[in-house]
Amino acid sequence: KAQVFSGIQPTGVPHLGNYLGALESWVALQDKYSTVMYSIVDLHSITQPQDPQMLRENILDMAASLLACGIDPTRSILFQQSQVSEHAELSWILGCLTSMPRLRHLPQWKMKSKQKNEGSVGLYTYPVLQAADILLYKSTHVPVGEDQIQHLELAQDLARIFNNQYEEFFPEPCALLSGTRKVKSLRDPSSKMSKSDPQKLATVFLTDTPDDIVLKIRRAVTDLTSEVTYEPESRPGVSNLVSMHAAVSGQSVEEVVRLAEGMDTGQYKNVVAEAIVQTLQPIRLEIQRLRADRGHLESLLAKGAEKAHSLAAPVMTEVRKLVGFY
Ligand code: AQP
Repeated sequence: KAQVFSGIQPTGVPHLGNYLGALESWVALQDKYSTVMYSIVDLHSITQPQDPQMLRENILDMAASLLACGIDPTRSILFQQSQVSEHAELSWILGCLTSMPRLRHLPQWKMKSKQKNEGSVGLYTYPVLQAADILLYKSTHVPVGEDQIQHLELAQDLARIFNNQYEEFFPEPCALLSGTRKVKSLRDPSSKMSKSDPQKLATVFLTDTPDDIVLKIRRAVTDLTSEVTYEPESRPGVSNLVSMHAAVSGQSVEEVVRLAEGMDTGQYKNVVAEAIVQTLQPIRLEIQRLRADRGHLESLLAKGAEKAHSLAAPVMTEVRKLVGFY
């Protein structure tokens, strides 16, 4: 039976990269699959230091953002990861099947432990928890951005390892890649756009006003060539603008480049900013509306957790039996 699962960290308001790389396709999948689960993965978020009050706010803000993008709690199970304790339990069991070197080269660890010069055990085993999130519901399809492919491969490996060690139990989940490539930081097009980027102008958030968006796009790092072309290797800055523009306007990269013929990058930035504003404006207004009623968001998440738990509990009972816990 097809089962979709994906998650997002409550580390701040989602950005255009999260939206184009993941959330837009999450919404569309609700029409295609009967069981669709989206988790606000707060256990993952504490792999980096979080202020408790801020985390609480971010969880509810993330719920508001997902609803505003079009996640419909009558068609998806929207829930907070830590409210279903089986995620942590399965993660421990899968961690015992994972070798240390297998985790060392995965992108999250490489990127974030380098930034800090060290990293916690939680950050190191983050992809194991991610595998547990997916396998706990026997998920078959996982919509992810390009940056998460290697993490999904670990989930596939762990399904195989578990099945070999015990018995055929977990399906091997496959990736559902969104059409959009990785959205890059506006300040440093060699790295990805990120919620927790400390540079204020690097990230377009779903809650940015039209003025914020215009400012950020105008200041986006490009290069000394004024022509608009799509050459991600040699011209990552302007290519990032082209790729965002194509994604928000539903056009191909070639169409967008043709449209920009005769414009210099300065003029083109105004066009890109306008296209992004058009897409994000209704979402921003809806987030504002939903954020105002925290009680409603809390009760939605509680109902989602109940539904998720009812699916997770029987799977964990089987897993405990297979492992030999009586
Ligand atoms: N820049 C991006 N381009 C395309 N897709 C992206 N995703 C994240 N950044 C980009 C996709 O968004 C989904 C949710 O990601 P996440 O919040 O769980 O974790 P992340 O990848 O670590 O996202 P951030 O924004 O970079 O958060 P922080 O700064 O907290 O680490 C995933 O499907 C991801 O592929």
